[in-house]
Amino acid sequence: MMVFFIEADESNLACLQGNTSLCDNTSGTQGDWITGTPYPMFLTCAAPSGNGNTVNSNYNIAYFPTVYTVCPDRTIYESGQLTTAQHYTFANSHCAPLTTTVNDVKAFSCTVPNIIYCNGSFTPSFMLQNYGTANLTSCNITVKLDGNIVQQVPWTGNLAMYDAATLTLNQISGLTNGNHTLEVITDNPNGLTDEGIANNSVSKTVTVMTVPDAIPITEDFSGSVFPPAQCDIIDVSNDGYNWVHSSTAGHTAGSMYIEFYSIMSGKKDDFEMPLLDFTGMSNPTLTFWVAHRRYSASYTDKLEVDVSTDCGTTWTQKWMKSGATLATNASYYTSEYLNPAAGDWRQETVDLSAYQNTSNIMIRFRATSGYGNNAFVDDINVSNVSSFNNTSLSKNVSIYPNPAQDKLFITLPEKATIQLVDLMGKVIYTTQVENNNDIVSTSSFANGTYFVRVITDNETITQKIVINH
Ligand SMILES: [Ca+2]
Ligand SMILES: [Ca+2]
Ligand SMILES: [Ca+2]
Repeated sequence: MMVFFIEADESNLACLQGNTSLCDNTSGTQGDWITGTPYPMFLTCAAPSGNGNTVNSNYNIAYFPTVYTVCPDRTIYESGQLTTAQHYTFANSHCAPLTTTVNDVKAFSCTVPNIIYCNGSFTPSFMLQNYGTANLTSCNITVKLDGNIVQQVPWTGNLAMYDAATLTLNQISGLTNGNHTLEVITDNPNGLTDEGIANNSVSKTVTVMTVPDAIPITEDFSGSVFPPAQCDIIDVSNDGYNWVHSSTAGHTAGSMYIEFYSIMSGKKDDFEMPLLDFTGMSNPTLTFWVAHRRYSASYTDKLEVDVSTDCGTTWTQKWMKSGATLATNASYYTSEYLNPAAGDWRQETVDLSAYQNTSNIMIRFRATSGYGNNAFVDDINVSNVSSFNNTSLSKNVSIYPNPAQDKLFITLPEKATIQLVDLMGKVIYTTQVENNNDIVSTSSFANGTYFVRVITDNETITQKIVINH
């Protein structure tokens, strides 16, 4: 058994040295771990005193000391704060016995995007491992898509026992819309029969979205699956943290949130919406609800909404708030913000009319941590919100008063269908108007913002109104 220490403080070595006056978390130092220790030590604070500040992020360390067990075959477990005897038992029960096979190649892992947008092409990366005692100098790699062989690639190299190699496979293209199964299979180590065939295959489900969704779409995070279907979350800074689901907290039950409370400053995480089609839409608009409280004035978290028209290659920022502007409750909150109060929620509107009549639109929410406190997002809606335009119908329609209390008066030049639509795009009231005017009772609708949609044989117009009893 080998023991080694990793300083994950990322600022200086004082915590590892037990220096309470310099340790940035004076209550968090576990004493002097350096003096007299015979164990190797990896100092991960920034150069020159350390060799880079990545371990804390890479290993998603949330408490100190975090203890890991690294098995000989490279499998890693977070084993927790156990005694020496408990660690011995843990290692024996979790780590596989040393391999005894001689010629044995293992399919270790395969990495693909969760969702492949637009063109149905992707390039998987694959890690193979020598699981035999003899050096591995060659093997075969077979790639199957939905059970059909699409690639057969010979590999050569030189790996000692348990060493691994990562390789980029050839691009796979032409995938149709929907789910596919990718399987990568290894065999024929050193030109011989593989003595351990149980480890020869790894498979992944690949979701391809080449057909964009029509709008309106809504996401209220009420489902148990996260990210929701056709959505993706991307750990941009690769720190182990990402957008997470709350099944209870929300503007409506269920939301997503980003743990700025725990995420190191500067780390970014994306939530990507489904591929969307704005064809025929003159005024596409994104609305969503946000809740955020700051830890203090010293920590500035940021949320932005970006749009891509080239399938995620380039992005344009369309909305951004940070710090006090992002906060939806002005008072600070010095424990982790996990359950926003009803009054903490604020609706935001993002004008996407620059993308009218355009297909293959991607929208992402990008969170950039300032190590402050959590931010929640809920009830995302993308719909075509035609405001009053200069048509003959719009010139001759009156919808009043605005705000409305208990009644809404509508006069128009011809017969029409009138709909009352909530901000989620849901039609909550419909009536046919045969004469030239109508009175809609609004007393049963909750206070808030709505759209009145007037539909005639030739035109549809929409006007935003507020109901305030
Ligand atoms: Ca094998
Ligand atoms: Ca992250
Ligand atoms: Ca919700």
